[in-house]
Amino acid sequence: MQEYARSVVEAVIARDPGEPEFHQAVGEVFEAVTPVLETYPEYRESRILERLVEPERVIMFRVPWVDDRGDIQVNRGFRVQMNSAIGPYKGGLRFHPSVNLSTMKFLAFEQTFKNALTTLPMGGAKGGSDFQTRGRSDAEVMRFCQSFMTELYRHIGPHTDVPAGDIGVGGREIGYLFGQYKRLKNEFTGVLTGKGLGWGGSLVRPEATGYGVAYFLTEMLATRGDSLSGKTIAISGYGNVGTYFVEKAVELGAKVVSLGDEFGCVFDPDGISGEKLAYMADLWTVYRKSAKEYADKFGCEWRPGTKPWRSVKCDIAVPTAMQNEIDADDARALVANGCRVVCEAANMPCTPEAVRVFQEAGLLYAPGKAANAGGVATSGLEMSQNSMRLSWTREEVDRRLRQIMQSIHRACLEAAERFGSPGDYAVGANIAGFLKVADAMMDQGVV
Ligand code: 2IT
Repeated sequence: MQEYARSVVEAVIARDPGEPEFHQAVGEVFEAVTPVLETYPEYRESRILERLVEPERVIMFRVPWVDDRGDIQVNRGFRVQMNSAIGPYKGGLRFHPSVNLSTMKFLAFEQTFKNALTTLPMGGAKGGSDFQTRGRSDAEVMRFCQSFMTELYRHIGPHTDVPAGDIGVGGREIGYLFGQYKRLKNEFTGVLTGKGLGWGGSLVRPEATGYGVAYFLTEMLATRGDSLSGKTIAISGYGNVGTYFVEKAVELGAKVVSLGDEFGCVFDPDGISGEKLAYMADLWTVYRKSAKEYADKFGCEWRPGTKPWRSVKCDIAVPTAMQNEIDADDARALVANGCRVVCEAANMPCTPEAVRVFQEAGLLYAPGKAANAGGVATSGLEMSQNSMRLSWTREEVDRRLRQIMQSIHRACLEAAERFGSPGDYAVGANIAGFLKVADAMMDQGVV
């Protein structure tokens, strides 16, 4: 890493020692932009790196609520408003026990560069809570969401900050959050994305992250004269991203042979499709059950306490769950089992050591901030439709999503080529995102 970048990373670690995920995300981006910093000393003179790692605003708050037994529960709420150089803050809300300041800051940092890649005017943010939706009734989730929004509403708005869903926050939670915002503000505005179709949501937003990954993967394979047709794919999570990725990958001729959760993984050698895919889509959103139910229902093998990466033979790995779900040993197992392509559908699912294993083995590897940007891009399209007070057709939104994924793919390859790492999507994504944000910051002065 270049000396200036290294000194900023060291300062971040010294100042906030308890934030390993944030250090990891900052280290990866700053390593990648090293050639830019060497070519253009003005970024150093303007202290761009020091400013990028300091969130514009961090909001942390108490979220008290009453559970179904009448007991009082207290969770912690967050919104990290990282960077608004190119547009209002934008990024999801995550409800999961692993949520803390470090995970929020890493996700908001990644979101800043991802959003820049989408070609749409959106700054970077992330928020959420250490609340666990698993095992909670609808009424408990509603009371939690109402309490969460009762603090958050004063910090967001359609021109200020527009949250959306992420892990643990889907259509149900967005509904409760939107209802409470509207009640408190007495305003019906596009303050959240991922809304229901009858009240301001966009067609294709639920499918967008997963479809976008499949479109990005199609572009990656095309650079090798190849396609998704006939490929065997391993995925991990079975949430929104995993489900719609499978739907599009199957449509494009691939076979997806695994899914999983924190309890283990399912191996389905015949591939998930048809009735099985429909069940997978409902597994969490309707039944709120573990992936094991899929194995039980369809007579597939359930491998408790393991991740698919260790034992499933595949051409392509698409991590769809959580940060750092693929470590160096998982990566070596994937390579040994014949995997040739890794496309991140989750945010930062591969550790830096895992990425090194893939790159040394000559795999095609794409980082989440490029490959999974279709979700937030379609959120951007939802914002546009809300502002115009009209709705585009499914074909129109899907066409724009596909174009955006193609343009992100092109931008990654162009930036990688321009700065001496042809074919390196990680370097390309980070540089292309960085240049857009950094140049906007330079234009706007010391703010
Ligand atoms: O990680 C992500 O890009 C998201 N959770 C979607 C964010 C958004 O604002 O749609």
